[in-house]
Amino acid sequence: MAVIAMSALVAGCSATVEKSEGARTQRQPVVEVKQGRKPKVGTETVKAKAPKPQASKPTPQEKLLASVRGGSYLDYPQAQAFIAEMKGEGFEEAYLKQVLTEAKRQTSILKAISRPAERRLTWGGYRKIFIEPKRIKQGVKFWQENRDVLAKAEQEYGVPAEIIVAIIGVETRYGRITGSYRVVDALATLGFDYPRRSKFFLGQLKEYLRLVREEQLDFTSLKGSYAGAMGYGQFIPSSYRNFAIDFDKDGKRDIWNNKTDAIGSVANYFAEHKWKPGEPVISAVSFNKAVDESWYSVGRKGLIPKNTLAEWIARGVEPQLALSPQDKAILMRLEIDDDKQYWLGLHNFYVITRYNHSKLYAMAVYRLSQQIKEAYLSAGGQG
Ligand SMILES: [Ca+2]
Repeated sequence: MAVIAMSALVAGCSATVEKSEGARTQRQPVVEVKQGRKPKVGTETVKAKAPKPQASKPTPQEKLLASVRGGSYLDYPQAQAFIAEMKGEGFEEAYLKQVLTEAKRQTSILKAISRPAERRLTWGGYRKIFIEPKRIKQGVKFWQENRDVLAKAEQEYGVPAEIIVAIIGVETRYGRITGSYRVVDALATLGFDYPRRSKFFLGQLKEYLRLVREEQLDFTSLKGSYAGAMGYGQFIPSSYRNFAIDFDKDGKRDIWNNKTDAIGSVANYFAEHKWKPGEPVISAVSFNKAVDESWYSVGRKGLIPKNTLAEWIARGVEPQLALSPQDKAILMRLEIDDDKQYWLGLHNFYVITRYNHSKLYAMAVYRLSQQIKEAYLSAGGQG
């Protein structure tokens, strides 16, 4: 996915893997960037100071790299439990040993994932990466070339074509950047050599072996992001197993090479995460009372809509859209340069964050989807 390009652009991308727990999510080399929470002093924005490197203290990256045991993953203490569990599912011991011997440590992944967030993008910085003329143009072309499949996916799953197109655009620029790490290397490296997320990534390595067995593939053959996300939509193995579909009914579900399956699988992912057809995603807001700082959505837990519109309205928040008083929403403040935007994020906004647990990600996908749709329609496409 945009992962590799992204990691160069976004210093804090490791946060994604740290924090995401979602279905396909973990891949997340797609940039998860924390929102800037900069203290304001007068009109001056005070930049958070990065901790000064101290000669005596190793950085988190140095610590992590120093903790690497080295040698074959087969010799790691966790290997025996791994083999025992998978043998219980009918995998041959010789095959499992081959996997753990063949899996190669990728130090570049460990470096990337432990890089301290030195820089955090605001919405203003983030949107420039994803919402730009080239990606919009590529999105329109992808829509035109896959018009019938997107229409069928929208009809069957209730997920708008422009959302599917935007997701595949943000993830991989329509299949152009799907990741260059062998999935077995990425998942073993993070599973065995990255203690903080070991359980999660060893779990994904197990899912990966189940996946290649089910799909009758060679475990060395698949490539993906540094977190093991694969194909047009960047599904991690558990998401692949749970949500990928054979949309062209040729007997294989293939989101690596088959655009039809990829489109259907993204639609299915959203449907399974309860996308509500025809409902709005966000609403701009104004305020008729002072806003309490604690009302703004913060972090992963803050993505879950808990307050109803009736409650927001009682607090003085006035949505631009006419919404049902029972609808639930989160309140967001996004920074663009010195300006700020205020939004309510509704249920379908939350559903987009199930793909990647980030407000900025969901906002980028949604705004990109609207711009692609506008360009597609003005180019004569049928919505
Ligand atoms: Ca297929």
